[in-house]
Amino acid sequence: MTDGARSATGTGDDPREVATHCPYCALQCGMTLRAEAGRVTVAARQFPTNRGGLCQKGWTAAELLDHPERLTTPLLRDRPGGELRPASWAEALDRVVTGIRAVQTGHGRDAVAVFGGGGLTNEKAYALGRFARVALRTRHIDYNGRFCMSSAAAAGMRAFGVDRGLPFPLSDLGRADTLLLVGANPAETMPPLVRWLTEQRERGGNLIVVDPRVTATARHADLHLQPLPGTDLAVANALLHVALTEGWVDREYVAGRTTGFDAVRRGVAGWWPARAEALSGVPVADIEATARALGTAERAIILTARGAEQHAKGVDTVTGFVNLALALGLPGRPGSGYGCLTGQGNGQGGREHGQKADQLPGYRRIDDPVAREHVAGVWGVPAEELPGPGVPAYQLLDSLGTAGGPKALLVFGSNPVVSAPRAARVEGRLRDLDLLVVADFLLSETAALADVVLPTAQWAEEDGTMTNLEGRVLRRRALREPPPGVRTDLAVLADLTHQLQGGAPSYRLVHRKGPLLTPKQEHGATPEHGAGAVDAADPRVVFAELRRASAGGVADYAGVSWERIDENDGVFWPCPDTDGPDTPRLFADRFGTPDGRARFHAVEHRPAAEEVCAAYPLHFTTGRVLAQYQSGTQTRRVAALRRVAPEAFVELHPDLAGRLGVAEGEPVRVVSRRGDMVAPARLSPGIRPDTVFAPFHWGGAARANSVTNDAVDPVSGMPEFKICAVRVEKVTEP
Ligand SMILES: Nc1nc2c(c(=O)[nH]1)N[C@H]1C(S)=C(S)[C@@H](COP(=O)(O)OP(=O)(O)OC[C@H]3O[C@@H](n4cnc5c(=O)[nH]c(N)nc54)[C@H](O)[C@@H]3O)O[C@H]1N2
Ligand SMILES: Nc1nc2c(c(=O)[nH]1)N[C@H]1C(S)=C(S)[C@@H](COP(=O)(O)OP(=O)(O)OC[C@H]3O[C@@H](n4cnc5c(=O)[nH]c(N)nc54)[C@H](O)[C@@H]3O)O[C@H]1N2
Ligand code: SF4
Ligand SMILES: [Mo]
Repeated sequence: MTDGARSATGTGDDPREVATHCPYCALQCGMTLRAEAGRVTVAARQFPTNRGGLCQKGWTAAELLDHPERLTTPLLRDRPGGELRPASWAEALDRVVTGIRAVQTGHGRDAVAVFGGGGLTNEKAYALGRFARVALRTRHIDYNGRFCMSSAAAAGMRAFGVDRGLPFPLSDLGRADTLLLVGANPAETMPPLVRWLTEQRERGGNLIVVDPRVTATARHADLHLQPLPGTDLAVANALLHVALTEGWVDREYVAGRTTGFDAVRRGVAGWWPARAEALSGVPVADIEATARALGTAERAIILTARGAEQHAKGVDTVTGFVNLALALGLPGRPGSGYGCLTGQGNGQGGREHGQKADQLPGYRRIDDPVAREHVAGVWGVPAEELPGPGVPAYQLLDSLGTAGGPKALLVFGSNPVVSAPRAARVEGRLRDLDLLVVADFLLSETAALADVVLPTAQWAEEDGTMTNLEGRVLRRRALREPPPGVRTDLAVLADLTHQLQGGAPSYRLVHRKGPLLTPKQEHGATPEHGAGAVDAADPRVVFAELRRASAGGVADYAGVSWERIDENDGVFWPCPDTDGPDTPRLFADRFGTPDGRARFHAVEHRPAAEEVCAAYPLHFTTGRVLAQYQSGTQTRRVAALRRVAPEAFVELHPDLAGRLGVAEGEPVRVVSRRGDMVAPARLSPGIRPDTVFAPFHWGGAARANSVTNDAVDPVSGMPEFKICAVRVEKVTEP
């Protein structure tokens, strides 16, 4: 399939149409881009995940390609507090290289840090990790996926030995008899996915949603559990308690395919539904009905997303639901299982190829001597030269510019000034750096603080691969060249590597002319190069190396080629052999642990890091709205999306609003121990009266992350975005 792909990137003719995927979320909806009459248009494309659907963000994604605020020249700040001014690439890169050298000479290699993103292609994520370890030789690299996937990833690794968000294709959702969604609002965060929920319900399936708010998703549900934020683990343990007492536990599966159940059984013995009700507010009858729907279903699926995961106990909460799934014998059984809904476009691939502080490509551990030896061999460096593990994202950001912390930071694909917890503090840390370098195509709030801003290509201007929420590796295809003055992230990394290695590069930059891929490159496997030069800026070359680096790892891409992706609607990892099969469904016979058995872990509910008190009596939780994406750098600049979601808001119950004397649309201030935000009140009977909600897509006075808590999960490093204690005040001054 992938209709249009050949005509677009294969001929070397002026490309007019290309089959690619949306730049935003992990659903990676199929779309066709056309260049006509000087503008780029988007058409929905049939792909197995979106089946021809797109959300508003996808439909309008091309508007940013020729946006008046697009960056097309590097920007430099000559002195702290001065203005950013346009500069040449030579001057900008020289400033970066000189700055890195000065910092590393004065403070050591680890004084330079790198921050990546889950929106980067596999090729870029891989190249960024290699750049940090080989060119900078720093241990400090981490990425925004720490704010997103890390708790589910850690729980999946410890239970299954593999972390692939969905271990089965999305289409399995449509056939589940019972589907439990915990802290997920796909009707706003992945709208085309709702088609699978509709199909599931039309087949007579049962949809149960766990969310403190009546969301667009909860309105589709047969049963909606509305817990207090941060109490999902109590509910999970009570569900397993009921399954045990009712005899719904699959004893044969537990005995044959798992270890560690006894401790979990003892642990949940005390979790009577009434005890969970007292903590969460979810009625006993609803807990029992949920347990019954799961325990008696032929095919049942449990999914978690950020509502359950973004807590200082996120790993244990996910583990609670994994325990439940294992006890019911779901993982690996056809049409059943546990999964997590990955968020960012390449949230899955982004966590497999080495931008995480403790990882090397192929989901290898950086402290594993065998893994180090293998990857160092691919990179052509001695294994002992590879740095060790760094620290998780928030710890890294919070150490910037402090004594002993990094003095320089390079950011590729994140906007932490808006998206990091306790953002005012993070903003201060960024200001304390000797050198902040940001690669972006728009002037994000973080780029606005930088000493050097590097204008990079957008999704329609680069080739590469993305791995969607199903673990399906897809092709991103370029429609056109980047505009004059703009370079790809890969070209920037190759250039910096070249200059940092001062004449002895292991990777050489070949400046490319003409079409992005020659016909031979598109149809054959080997790219053309000048005498022995390796074009480190060519995504195809990078992908070939990624395949070798990942070979034998958990996330093995060795058998994935761009041609194979084109021919098959994507390729599911692991795929170790070019001639062998890929893996749409994991765990049919064994898990990824050494003995092939899944592991139970006994987990106990504990309170949120910050509890309510007289001064801060309300629970604050955060999340997303359909028409804005993440820190909003991109979607706040799209006119059609701005019309739908022009500004932040604070969602609160009418009873609470009444007590505060606040009417719909009036500004309110949400205050925590760390800071405050101001936004208009949105009254909704669908939210618990003890809880307020705000989306996090805006900066400035409406920044939700001025309020959030920076407590993190001890295992994953995931910040507690989904609960802290606040008070809400009516804003009286104008
Ligand atoms: N429109 C849009 N779509 C997106 C994104 C975006 O920014 N905008 N981002 C993408 C990314 S990176 C991600 S990670 C995904 C996130 O996708 P989701 O996880 O679906 O999104 P969120 O809105 O963060 O959180 C989901 C729900 O969790 C609920 N919640 C809050 N606290 C709790 C709690 O303690 N327990 C439970 N059970 N629920 C709770 C919130 O009310 C919210 O409705 O979306 C992706 N898709
Ligand atoms: N309060 C609260 N905070 C949250 C969350 C929450 O639910 N509540 N969710 C968290 C989650 S799940 C996530 S994923 C994070 C996301 O938050 P961020 O990490 O800030 O993610 P984005 O807003 O997508 O930032 C991407 C930036 O990189 C740029 N960019 C996009 N693609 C590329 C590329 O290919 N190359 C380069 N060089 N730049 C690119 C964009 O223009 C944008 O400025 O936010 C987290 N923060
Ligand atoms: S659901 Fe996600 S991938 Fe699909 S169009 Fe919307 S933002 Fe893009
Ligand atoms: Mo995310």
